[in-house]
Amino acid sequence: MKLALTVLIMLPLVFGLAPADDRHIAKPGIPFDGNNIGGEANAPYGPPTVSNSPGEVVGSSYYAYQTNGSTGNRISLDGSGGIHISWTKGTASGGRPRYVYYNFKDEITGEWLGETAISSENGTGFVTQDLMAGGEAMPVYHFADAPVSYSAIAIDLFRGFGIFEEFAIPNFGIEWIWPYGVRNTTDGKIHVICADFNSNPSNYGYTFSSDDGQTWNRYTQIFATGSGPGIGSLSGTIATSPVSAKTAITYTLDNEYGFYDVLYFETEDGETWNWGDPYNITQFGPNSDMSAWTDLDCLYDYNDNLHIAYQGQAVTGDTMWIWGDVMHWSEATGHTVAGTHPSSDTCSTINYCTCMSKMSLGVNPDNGNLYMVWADLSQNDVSAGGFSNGELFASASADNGATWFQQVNLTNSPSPGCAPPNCDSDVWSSLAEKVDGNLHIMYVDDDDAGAEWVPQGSWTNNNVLYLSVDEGELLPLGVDEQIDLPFEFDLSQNYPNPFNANTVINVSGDFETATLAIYDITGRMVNNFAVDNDHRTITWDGTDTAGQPVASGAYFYSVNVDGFGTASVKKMTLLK
Ligand SMILES: [Ca+2]
Ligand SMILES: [Ca+2]
Ligand SMILES: [Ca+2]
Ligand SMILES: [Ca+2]
Repeated sequence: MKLALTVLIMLPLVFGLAPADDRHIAKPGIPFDGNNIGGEANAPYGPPTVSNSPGEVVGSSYYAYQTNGSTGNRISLDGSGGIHISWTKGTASGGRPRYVYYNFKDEITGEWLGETAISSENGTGFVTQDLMAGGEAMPVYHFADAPVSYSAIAIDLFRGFGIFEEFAIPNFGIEWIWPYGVRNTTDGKIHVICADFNSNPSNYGYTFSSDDGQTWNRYTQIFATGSGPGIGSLSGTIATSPVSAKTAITYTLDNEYGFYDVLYFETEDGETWNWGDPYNITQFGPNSDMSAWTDLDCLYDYNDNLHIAYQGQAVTGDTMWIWGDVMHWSEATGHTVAGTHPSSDTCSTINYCTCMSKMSLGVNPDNGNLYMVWADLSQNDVSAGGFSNGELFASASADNGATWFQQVNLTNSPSPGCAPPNCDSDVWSSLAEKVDGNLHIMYVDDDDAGAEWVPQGSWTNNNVLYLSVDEGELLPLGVDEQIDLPFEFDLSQNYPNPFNANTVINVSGDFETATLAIYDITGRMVNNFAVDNDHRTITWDGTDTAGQPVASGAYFYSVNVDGFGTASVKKMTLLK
């Protein structure tokens, strides 16, 4: 099988170059184009003089690389509106010293605390975080140098102080690294998942604390990666519900066909896990046109429903490609496409990233809108060193993930042909779970594209950024002003969809008159129809108000109820 073969060929190369804690396995990167590994490690460069990457600079790091697989939560919005960010910070070129750092934005003054060390231990890194009951940051990270690796948690003294007390999570004989931690707000329990550093196949473990991180249960081994080193060990993510004790652990695992499935465990009560029996949501088989890979995110919305984001790498035959879709799954919607990277753009990947990686999910509790943010790599934006410069993308769903609006480039900072330190490679995106009218995002503007320690490119002192994005920028006209009607109302999904000649839309509800409007993806209205008691079923024939046929593609339709406002928006596709 081509996939397995390529993995085997690449293993010695990648392992030979990797520092101990950053042990790596091959990326899919098939076909291998010679650009995927390479780039000389040059002399380090200082801070850039010009950057077009948007946002507020919250810190810096020579160690741009924030994670091998799933990005995890490195930014949180607390109940008062404060922003907490943590990241892995290399304070010099060469990979060490390396620490975990923190910064906080006060919602009243708008001022940042200033970057501050979470741990004084040289060799810490790969941080994820959540918040304690009072909004105190709760970073979880690992120490990965001799004599023994372990995972640790730190808890801030007060909200936004940056004065942390650290607790090592006991190893019980296994060196657990790459921790992802969450705290449940209903029972206060802290849940942590980690990978086993030393065994192959790699085991994956779960532990929890019921006393704010002071004492920990013995790790439970929840899965082992299959034959060969474990992609699954890089993929594990965890989410806990904002409204119940429900908690889920998601991961990918290779299957008998050589591709990767998305699996999850879930506890309803925060205690009872059925470790032997994960849900497999993909079950990719020999005829599948898609495979998962290293990156996932999971999230509970405020109706207590689990959402999972995964990379849907394109598959033809037994070959997995580095492009494809970013996918969303929930039990109610099944699998939906949140964003796409076309097969015509092969990209020059950086370590473990495919053309679209580091997906994060967020939800707005007030309007229920769901968001996904990810990093995209393109062959049209490649550094002088031969690696694609990243751009952050996002898409939005106003119907719990059933349909997604047009993906939007959030950073718009191409730097093709850049030499260090003039690249604006925007990667390592993480989105705060809670969206409050704005998406709160942290990322790194890598001044020389590539994971420098592999080595890819050179060591540069890179900015860590905070980016706030108005959710209206991701929604077609009117969606951000969507209102809840004080009566029954329903806008149907058009049928058929996609459609060619005609499609039918039903509008029901206790209203007198309304307007159904159809918009193209730029937000331009192309047609509209009156909806009243005699006209509740609208047939659209794919023409504009002048009767001219419109182009193939995605369209949105919304209903504006007279006297109330825009009540619902849905998406449809016209194929000619
Ligand atoms: Ca997340
Ligand atoms: Ca960029
Ligand atoms: Ca830059
Ligand atoms: Ca770099």
